[in-house]
Amino acid sequence: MRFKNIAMLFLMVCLSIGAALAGSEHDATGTINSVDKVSKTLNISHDPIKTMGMMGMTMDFRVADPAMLDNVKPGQKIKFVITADRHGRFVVVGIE
Ligand SMILES: [Cu+2]
Repeated sequence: MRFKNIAMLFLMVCLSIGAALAGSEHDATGTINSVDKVSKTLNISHDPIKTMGMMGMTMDFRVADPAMLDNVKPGQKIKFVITADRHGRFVVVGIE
């Protein structure tokens, strides 16, 4: 019984962390390396994102809306906004 309560508490803490992450948006800058319309991702070499504690790196980002991929091309420098979905995965929600 006691173990069950602890497990439930742990689950609730995890859920609240995920919710906190999912709610926050972060401004970032970087250069697009490639655009993948099939997997709906952008490969971006991004500058450090201090608000997320993320150093500069090259990585894939999913985009919230596939239409966002129509106006970008490799080599383009962008300002973009990322958030995390409810699974804690990063998603680009805006591109300038
Ligand atoms: Cu990164």
